[in-house]
Amino acid sequence: MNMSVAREQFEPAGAWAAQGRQPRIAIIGAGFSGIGALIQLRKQGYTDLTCFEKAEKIGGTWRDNHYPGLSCDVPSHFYSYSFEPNPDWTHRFSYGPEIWAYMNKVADKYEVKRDIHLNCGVTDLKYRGPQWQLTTEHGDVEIFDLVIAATGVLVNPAYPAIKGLDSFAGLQWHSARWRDDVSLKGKRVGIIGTGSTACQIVGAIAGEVAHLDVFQRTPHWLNAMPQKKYSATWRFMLRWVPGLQLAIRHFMRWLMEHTFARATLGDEKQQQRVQDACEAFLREQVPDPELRARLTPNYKATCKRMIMCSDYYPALQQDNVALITDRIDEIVPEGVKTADDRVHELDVLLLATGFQVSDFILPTRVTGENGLELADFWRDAPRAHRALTFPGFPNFFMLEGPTGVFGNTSLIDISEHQIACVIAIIDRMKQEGVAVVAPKQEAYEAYNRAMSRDIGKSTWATGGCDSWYLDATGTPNIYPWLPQRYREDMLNPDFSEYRFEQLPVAVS
Ligand code: NA7
Repeated sequence: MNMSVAREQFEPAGAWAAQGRQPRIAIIGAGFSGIGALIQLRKQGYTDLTCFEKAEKIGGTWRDNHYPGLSCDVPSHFYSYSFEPNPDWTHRFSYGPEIWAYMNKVADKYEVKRDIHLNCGVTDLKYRGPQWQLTTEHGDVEIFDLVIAATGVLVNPAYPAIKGLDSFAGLQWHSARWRDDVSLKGKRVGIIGTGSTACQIVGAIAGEVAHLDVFQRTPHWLNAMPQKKYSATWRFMLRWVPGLQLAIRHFMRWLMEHTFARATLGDEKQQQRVQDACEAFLREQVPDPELRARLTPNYKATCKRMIMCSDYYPALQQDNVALITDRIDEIVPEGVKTADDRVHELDVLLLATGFQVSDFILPTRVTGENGLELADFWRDAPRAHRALTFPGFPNFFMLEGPTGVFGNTSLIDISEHQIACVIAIIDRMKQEGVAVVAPKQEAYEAYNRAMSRDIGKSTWATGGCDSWYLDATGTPNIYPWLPQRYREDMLNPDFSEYRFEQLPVAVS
C-alpha cells in the first residue's frame, strides 16, 4: 500500500471549515473507542475518516488479551455501546472472546472496517498548523485536519525489573502476550503478580497444571464476582420487552457509581461497606488463619483497584497450588529464587505484572506547536485538559486520555461521551469557519489544579497503598469526581475553555 501524499497537494488547504469541505480526520487505534468514534462521526455526517491500526485485527485490549479466564468486571449491558445494546450477552459479566466478537459484529454492521488500515502503526504525528502530518511505520505520509487518538490506556506490557529475568530456561510470557500455542497441562507453572489479571488466570489454570506457584508481592482486596448465566427466556425478554435493556444499563451504571465510585471518592460509609464485604469474603473463602493472614492487605479496600473474582481463593487452596510471599530475589534458569534461598523450579513463568500506564499514545512521537513534544509535555506525569485535549496540540483529541474516568465505570460509556464532546467541538469549528482549536493554557492549569486538590480525598491517595493509579509524582492520575460529572461536562462543553482561531482562506 502506498498512501504517500505530497504535502503540497493540501496547501494552502488551511481552514477546512472556512472552505466548506469535509475535515480529513485520522483516528488512531481500532478498539472500542476508535470504532465508536468512526460510527458516531459518520452518523453526524463526517465521512472523510481514516483509522490506523497497528495490529492485523481490530479489537484493542480485547484482541491483545486472550488469556484463560479473561472476563470483564463491568456488567455486559453497561459495558457495550449505548447505540448497540446486545440482548444476546450470555453472562452478566462477559468473557473476553464474546466481547471481542461483539465489537467485530458492531464494526461489520456499521460498515466501518472499510475505513481501517490494519497493520499500519502510526510512528509520528507533527503539527503543521493548522493540519497534522501523520507518518506510518511504512514511511507513508498523510495530512489530516484533525487527529483523534484512540490508543487505549493499558496497552504496553510492563515487564518486572527482576534480576535474571531473561536467564529463565523455560518458557515465559506476559499475560497480554498469551501463548495460545503452548498447553499448560501437566506443567510446573509460576505466575508473578496478584492483580485482576493474575486472579483470573489462576482461577482458570489451577485445575490443569501439575503445580502452580503464585508469587505475591502485595495482597489485594477481593470481592465476589456475582456472575450469572442468562437463560434463553431472559434473553428473549431483553430482545422484545421495550426499554428493558436500557433500564438494566442505567441500573448497572447507577449501582457501580453509587457504590464503588463513592467508596473511592471519600464517602466513608460506602468505603466501610466495601471494606466489610471484602473482609467477609476473605473470611468465608479462606478458613485457614495462616493463609488468610498472608492474603490480608494492610491498606484500605478500593485503594488499589478492587478485584472481583470468585475462583481465586478456592484455587489457591488446591493441593497443587502454593502462594509464595517471600520476596523474589532473582530469576535463575531453573525458576524463581526467593529471599529464603529457595529455588521454585518451573517449566513456564507467567508475568501478570500489569502495564506501562503512563504511555497512552507513546511511543508514537507527537510534536505540537513550536516543536513541543508530547513526551516532554508529559515529562513529570501525563496530564490533559478534561482527559481529552492538550494546550499546544491543536486539533488533537485523545479518547481515554490521562486523568480520565478509569475506575468504577464502563470505559465504553466514557469514551462515547468524549466522542460526543469532540463532535460538538468539530461542529462548532464547521459553523464558525474555525481552523484551529486547542484548550487554553489557563483553563488546562485551572482544571488540573482543581483535580490535584480533590484527588487527595480519594482512597487512591489516602488508602495507604501503591498502585498503577499513581504517577511518577505519587499523585493518582485519575478523575477525582463522580463519573456523572464527567459525562455532563462532555455533553455540555464550555467553549470558553478553548482557543478557537480562524485563519484566512488561502487562494489557490
Ligand atoms: P496490575 O493491577 O497492575 O497488577 C500487577 C501485579 O503484578 C501486581 O500484583 C503487582 O504487585 C505485581 N508486580 C508488578 N511488578 C512486580 C515485580 N517486579 N515483582 C513482583 N510483583 C510485581 O495489572 P493487571 O494486569 O492485573 O490489571 C491491570 C488492569 O487491567 C486492571 O486494573 C483492570 O482494569 C484490567 P503489587 O501489587 O504492585 O505489589
